[in-house]
Amino acid sequence: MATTVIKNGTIVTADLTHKADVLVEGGKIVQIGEGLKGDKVLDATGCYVMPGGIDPHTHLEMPFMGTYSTDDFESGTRAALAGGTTMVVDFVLPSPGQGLLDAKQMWHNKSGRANCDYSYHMAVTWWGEQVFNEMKDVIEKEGITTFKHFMAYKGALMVNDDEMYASFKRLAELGGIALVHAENGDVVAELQRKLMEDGNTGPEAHAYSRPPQVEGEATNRAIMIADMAGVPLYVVHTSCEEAHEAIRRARMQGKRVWGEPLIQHLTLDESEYFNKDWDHAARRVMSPPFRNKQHQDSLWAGLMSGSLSVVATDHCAFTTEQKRTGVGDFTKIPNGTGGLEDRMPMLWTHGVNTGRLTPNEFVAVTSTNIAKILNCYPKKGAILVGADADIVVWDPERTKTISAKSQQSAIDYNVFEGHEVKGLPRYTLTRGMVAVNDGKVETREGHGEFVRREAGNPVNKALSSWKELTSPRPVKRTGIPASGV
Ligand code: DUC
Ligand code: ZN
Ligand code: ZN
Ligand code: ZN
Repeated sequence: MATTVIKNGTIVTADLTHKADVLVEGGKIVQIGEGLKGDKVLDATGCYVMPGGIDPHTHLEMPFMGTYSTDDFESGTRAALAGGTTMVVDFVLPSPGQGLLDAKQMWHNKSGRANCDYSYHMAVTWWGEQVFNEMKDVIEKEGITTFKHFMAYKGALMVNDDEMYASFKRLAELGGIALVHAENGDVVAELQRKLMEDGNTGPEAHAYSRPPQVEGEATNRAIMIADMAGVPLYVVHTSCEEAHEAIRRARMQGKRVWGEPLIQHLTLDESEYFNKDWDHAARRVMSPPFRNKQHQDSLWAGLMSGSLSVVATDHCAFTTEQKRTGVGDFTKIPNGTGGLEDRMPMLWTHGVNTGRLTPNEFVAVTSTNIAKILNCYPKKGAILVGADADIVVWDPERTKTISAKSQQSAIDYNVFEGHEVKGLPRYTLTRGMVAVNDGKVETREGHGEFVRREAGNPVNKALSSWKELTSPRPVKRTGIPASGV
């Protein structure tokens, strides 16, 4: 079988930096060492050789708010590879009443076009006996072990606390992980109604309708419910100090809780919604919305200290035309922004080049931590013999100005337009196949494979607080009075 060798680079993993060559054969890393030879040579002089990025949060071709997100598994994974990301985890979204297995099949019909490997999370958008029963097969037969619950989008995707508690308990029993979109959907709906009634119809009202308090409240609530159910909890798109504080506290108490800031929240702020141009503001409408500088500082501090674990995109891209559905009513602007191609260069530029993160920490939050939490390490997220050859050869000197004109995404704008980045892939390899070649994108549609994952341990049950919760001791009473009539 033909071999590829990556020569003269510096390997950077989550915990090591060392100079060595990497030999790839049959889609796997087969040797790491000095002076290696291969049929094809990729020169990594001046570059870091890192595990390809994993984006744990994407919505490709997702039916949402009366339309479909525009990037599909082809353009979305092409954008991913262009930016050094070699695996995405997309959300299977059953419509209310639809079975989980049925919805998974629908996603499988779309994902065959993927250019890089992918996995799924399952969303629990309604609750009933069928969902309860199918969860076991989804985990054990389908290899999908992570289940998302929307605490917002009332009347559409939102689940109530009783449903969430039931689902969390089932996941604890099956060894799965609960995910939450944490915003108080009842309060958001009321704020939206009031804003519209008062004539606040523009995109800035979107931010007013989803203040940090609704996210902080829901994050706290989800953590407490997860604690009562004994399930590990992963909080998606953590955007503010209130939510971060709850996650930080839970982690300090030994609870297995993770927070996932997005590159958008780390680098863009709420002033975008006050831009005079309606399209500019609407293109940046996503939930949770962008926040102010204090919240951004909190998220960076979380990544630096380890209280926040990973960086994602929530890539859910809509065209300007799709966004315009919400002219005159901000609640109808499809929620979502892109970021797949820009997550790694933007995080490197604003994280590593500023001294906030070391290159090793960069690898941890963009790849290795994700693979470990989602239980696909070291197949993914590692430069180790036997691991998949999902590798990015990262040139820290390469620069570009981000622009929609040169992006892979199928939409007509980019929320990072005009940002200068320094640090870009020279090569990206997806299971050994060179998909970015000296900066040039050469992807192959359908190359991507589904990554199965196994269930882990429901570790929150180890805490004494959980034992107290679940072992009530009835008082043995004497002299119980006769019941009244
Ligand atoms: N938030 C978004 O902005 N888009 C997709 C779903 C979500 O929760
Ligand atoms: Zn969400
Ligand atoms: Zn999302
Ligand atoms: Zn910038």
